[in-house]
Amino acid sequence: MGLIEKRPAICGVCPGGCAVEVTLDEGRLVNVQPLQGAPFGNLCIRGRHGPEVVYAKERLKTPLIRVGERGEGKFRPAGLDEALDYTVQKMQLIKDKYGPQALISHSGRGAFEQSMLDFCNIKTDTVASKLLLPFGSPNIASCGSLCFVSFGILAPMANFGIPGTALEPDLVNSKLMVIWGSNPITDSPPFLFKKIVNAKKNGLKIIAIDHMQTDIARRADQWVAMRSGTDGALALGMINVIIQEQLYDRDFVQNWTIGFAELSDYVQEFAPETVERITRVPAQTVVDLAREIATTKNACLRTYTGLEYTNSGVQNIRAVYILFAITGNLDVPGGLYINLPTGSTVAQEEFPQPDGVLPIGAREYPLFYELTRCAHYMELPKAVLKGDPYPVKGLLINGASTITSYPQPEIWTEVYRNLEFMLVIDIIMTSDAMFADVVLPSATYYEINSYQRYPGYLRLRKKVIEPIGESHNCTLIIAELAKRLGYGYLYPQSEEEILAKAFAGNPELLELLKHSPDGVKVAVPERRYKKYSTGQLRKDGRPGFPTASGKLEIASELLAKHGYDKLPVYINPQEGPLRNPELAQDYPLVLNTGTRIQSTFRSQHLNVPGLVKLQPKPQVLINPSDAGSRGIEDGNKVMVITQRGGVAFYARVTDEVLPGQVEVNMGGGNPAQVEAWRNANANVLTDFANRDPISGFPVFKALLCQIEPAE
Ligand SMILES: Nc1nc2c(c(=O)[nH]1)N[C@H]1C(S)=C(S)[C@@H](COP(=O)(O)OP(=O)(O)OC[C@H]3O[C@@H](n4cnc5c(=O)[nH]c(N)nc54)[C@H](O)[C@@H]3O)O[C@H]1N2
Ligand SMILES: Nc1nc2c(c(=O)[nH]1)N[C@H]1C(S)=C(S)[C@@H](COP(=O)(O)OP(=O)(O)OC[C@H]3O[C@@H](n4cnc5c(=O)[nH]c(N)nc54)[C@H](O)[C@@H]3O)O[C@H]1N2
Ligand code: SF4
Ligand SMILES: [Mo]
Repeated sequence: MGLIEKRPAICGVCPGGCAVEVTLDEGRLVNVQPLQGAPFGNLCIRGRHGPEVVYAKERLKTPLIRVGERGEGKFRPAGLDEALDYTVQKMQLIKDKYGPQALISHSGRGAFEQSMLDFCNIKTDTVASKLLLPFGSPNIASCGSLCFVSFGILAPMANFGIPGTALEPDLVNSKLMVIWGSNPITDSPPFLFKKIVNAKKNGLKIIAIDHMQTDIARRADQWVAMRSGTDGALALGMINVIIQEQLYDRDFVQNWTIGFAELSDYVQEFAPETVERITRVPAQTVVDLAREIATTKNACLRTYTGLEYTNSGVQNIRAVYILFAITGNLDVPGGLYINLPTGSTVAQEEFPQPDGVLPIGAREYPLFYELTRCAHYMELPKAVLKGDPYPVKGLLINGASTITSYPQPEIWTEVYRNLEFMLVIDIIMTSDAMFADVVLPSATYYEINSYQRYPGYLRLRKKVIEPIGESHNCTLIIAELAKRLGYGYLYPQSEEEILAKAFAGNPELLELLKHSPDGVKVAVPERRYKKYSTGQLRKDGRPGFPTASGKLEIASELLAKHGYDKLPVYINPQEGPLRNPELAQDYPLVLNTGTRIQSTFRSQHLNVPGLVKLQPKPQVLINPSDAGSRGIEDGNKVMVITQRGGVAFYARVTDEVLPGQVEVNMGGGNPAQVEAWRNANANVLTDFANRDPISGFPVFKALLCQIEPAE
């Protein structure tokens, strides 16, 4: 042991930003512990393995320029300046030849660091980078093309005119929490999980509605197991019971909603027995659950990705929100509290918006475009391979692993082979990067100076170790590109400038933070309930919701305007046993993919020995009855097969999934991963064409498959 130093820091493994204490041994990060006493001193399994993550031998260490064929993975090392100059030269060539719209960017879950969010991304709750806007291209895309936007933007905006991030469970005052298609222990950071555990000790009842028995379902008082993708039917069935039994909040419905009468007619299709047939939730449970949500004063809700990936995903999420609203659980103590953003502390530069040309996907997903101002990445293949609506020739990827996260990797490799230029910025080699012309190594969050905002709290992120190799603060890589493109003034150009700009409105706070390694509390507005009745939700100060009608739109004008159903109409999954019984003869198991596991962060960490050890192989969870009838035992290698293809997984035989349903891990398929995972890209099984027509999100969680023992 050399010179040991312990100090408070911010975890650098994921953007969660948990407060930690790091131990350095002669400047080398050797240990990470939760920071005792800090309000956000959580630490997940991944955080504990911080040293292994940052020092992984697979880290990209120098900029690379392609020398072999696309996809072959042959590169030569280059200097950062050379790689950036080359990138900008290629971008200009494409612009001259095809116009600026022929360039597209995509940022993913590796682009969520606070300064990246504040300075590089557009302000619509998505992480799309603004870099190409001044260049003249409207084609800025992000993982919002398949994550968050359904639950966080489309559904809540259509209902309430309010983003999903502003709807939070008022846990401390709540009697009942329904956790519907979410598992709070996998949140980054897991703040809510900590609060739930505490509230439960104080008597909070928890009901988990989930296709599988996850951590939260095991801790819950009740696990409502259901068929994947059918949540809309369950919500509408409960609304039916509530209306028939007159358990809804009359005053709220009369004064603050439109479309209730139409909804009352529509939900009659969802009698409890019908709902049982669709969802597999027993009719009596549907009735009991409805009564409980309607009569508990008050009940709150947490939902997320579990509901996003089916054919009526957006409408299903709307139905769930409406269920809570009409039962008097919206913006009341203990209910679903409306916590409108009070505005970021960072004044963003005005970025010029290109006019005259719409981004790809604006035509196919007009509501998505209206509310995000982004390109829809699911439409990229059409643009690259068919020139529809116009050719796209160049791609900039930052912090995303699209070949493992989007459906049908063979489509994406074909797309990337047909590009004229591709840049990837990442911390390790991904399948995407194998196709790139230029690969730039990003530093991890342990290697940069920045800051982190929490609800009611702020901390500075002080660099813990120097950047590995020639890796670089990712925000500054983007700033360098902007500089070479002639608009560097729109970005901070150093870490000092990042902090100065971030706290330009309050330099005293920055000084205070510099001397407060444990962070600083910031004032949070006092809780005010029923704000729709006091005019606090609308800009014009009038009572009501910030929708076109001023009401909670059960019948949504916004959806109608774009040709979608006004009501939260449920449709059975297109590839499901009820809609497609013939297909179900050959592929009898309902396939769900991607429920989060704690040891991985989607495609990440599958190269990190300490984390891989926790689950060395990619699994398919299968019920004992389905395993038994196929001669499959726990731990066996099996083939999971859909109409699109087959992938080898390892069976975990468990009654955590219902008979007839299986769950497959996502994230496998990248070259730096250990072999079993590298060969198991779950998205070989999913379907590029099968989507929610409103969000354009792929149906990741309601498909059909067969499982056979592998040779
Ligand atoms: N450790 C870890 N944490 C992560 C991530 C990670 O990869 N690893 N990813 C991050 C990302 S990108 C996101 S978007 C968030 C997601 O955050 P969450 O949405 O909380 O993700 P999950 O933990 O998968 O929880 C979703 C739950 O929905 C359930 N579910 C799946 N299909 C259905 C269905 O049809 N109906 C119902 N009712 N339930 C269903 C799943 O079984 C699961 O329990 O997590 C983030 N946190
Ligand atoms: N079948 C199926 N598919 C899914 C899902 C599912 O549940 N099922 N979930 C979907 C969801 S919710 C999401 S969000 C997407 C996730 O899709 P992605 O955004 O592709 O997520 P990751 O696989 O985590 O890829 C993030 C990349 O960022 C890199 N990275 C990490 N830190 C940094 C950094 O500081 N800078 C830079 N430049 N790079 C960094 C990582 O090495 C990694 O390669 O996948 C989706 N795909
Ligand atoms: S949630 Fe993210 S930031 Fe928090 S300890 Fe885990 S890896 Fe670190
Ligand atoms: Mo996500």
